[in-house]
Amino acid sequence: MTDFFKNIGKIKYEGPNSENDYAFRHYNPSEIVMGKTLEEHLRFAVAYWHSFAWEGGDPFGGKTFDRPWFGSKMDLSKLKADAAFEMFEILGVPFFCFHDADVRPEGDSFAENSRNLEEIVDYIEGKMETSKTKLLWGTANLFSHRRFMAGAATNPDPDVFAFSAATIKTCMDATHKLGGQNYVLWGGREGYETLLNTDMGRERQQAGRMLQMVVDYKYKIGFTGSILIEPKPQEPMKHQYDYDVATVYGFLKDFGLENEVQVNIEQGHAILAGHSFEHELALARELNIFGSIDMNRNDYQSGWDTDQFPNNVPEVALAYYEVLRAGGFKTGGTNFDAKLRRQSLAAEDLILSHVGAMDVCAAGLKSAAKMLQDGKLEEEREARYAGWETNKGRAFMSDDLTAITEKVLNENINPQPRSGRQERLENLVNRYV
Ligand code: XUL
Ligand code: CO
Repeated sequence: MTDFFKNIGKIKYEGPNSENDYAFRHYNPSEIVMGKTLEEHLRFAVAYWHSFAWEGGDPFGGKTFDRPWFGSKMDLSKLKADAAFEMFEILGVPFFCFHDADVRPEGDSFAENSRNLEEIVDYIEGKMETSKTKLLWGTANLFSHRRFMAGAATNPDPDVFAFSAATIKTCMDATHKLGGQNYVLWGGREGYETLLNTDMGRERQQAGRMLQMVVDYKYKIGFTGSILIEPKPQEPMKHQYDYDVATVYGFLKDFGLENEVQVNIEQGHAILAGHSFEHELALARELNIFGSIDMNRNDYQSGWDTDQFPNNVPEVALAYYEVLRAGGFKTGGTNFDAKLRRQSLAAEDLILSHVGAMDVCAAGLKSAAKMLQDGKLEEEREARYAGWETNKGRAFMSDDLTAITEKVLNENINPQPRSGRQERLENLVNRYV
């Protein structure tokens, strides 16, 4: 036991009228909604990096947090794991996510990194034997160390490609060993700063080859989880190759991997790409590549990735509406890829940020379920496209231009515009949130 979270007990559901800061108002894990418990629907995960590895720095100043586990020694990494599992227990979260660099001390070589990772993974495996918290996903940090400054898979130096491939292998092994349900690839520095020094075609081939190797290795080791790419349009690079869901889909199609890889969609990344979160979720569903979500918002004025905990129920409800329309999560879940503000120094801030976020998501999911079950929105959508369900409408999809032209002439087809009823639908949504 560490004494970091001392005096903070397990968070329980007390209902919407509770005045207790340390209680859930909306997240009752065992409440049944559309045939599943809220715990099964939401599949919450804590992000190890923001909660336990991030030091509170920004471009103008360094560390603000003072955690007893900061430092690059193995015993400190173990202390960090102890604190992390204490927080998982306090929150009752079913999952966590990690990068290799979050959990192990940084070594001077690939061999040392691998040894460190193996040692801490054994330690975490031991903790998981008595914990209810499972691994949602693992991933490799191929963006923080300076060797990755010009990319990992897409680096101009083949040695960096090799170092990255070897690192991914160790992280896939670690994820597999810990029973992870997904393996995530966020292309941290897979992109470019300037086209003047970039061979985009070559870098794209390198990225495709790396992804193929990841998929091959998944089968080789018998990993039954999903491989997920996390799209992001920019930051840290000026341009990132995995810009958004549509771009990732084009890339997957190009390399024949569209049935092997899905997407982990982050709200803040969707906004950076000029989309809404629900747009990205709906598109992934339609393309059959929906996997998982990172539920963290950006500041709407700053224009960069501020990774804040969700706190807006209507926004979250529209996202979960699309998740429910996709049939809900399978291997995926709701990962809070969110960090505290750098003045939120106290242990209680780490707990209360998650309590609030879990409550907002639970309230959003319940509103979304109600919208879907009441069926009014879907009735409107169906009515809008009803013409396509008639024999006349269906035939247009197989006619050619000549046949259609004849019909337009012979049947005197003269379409009359109808209202899209947007305001009515927006009013309807506001009744649920
Ligand atoms: C960065 C980001 C990452 C990924 C995992 O913007 O979202 O934390 O989720 O590498
Ligand atoms: Co993320």
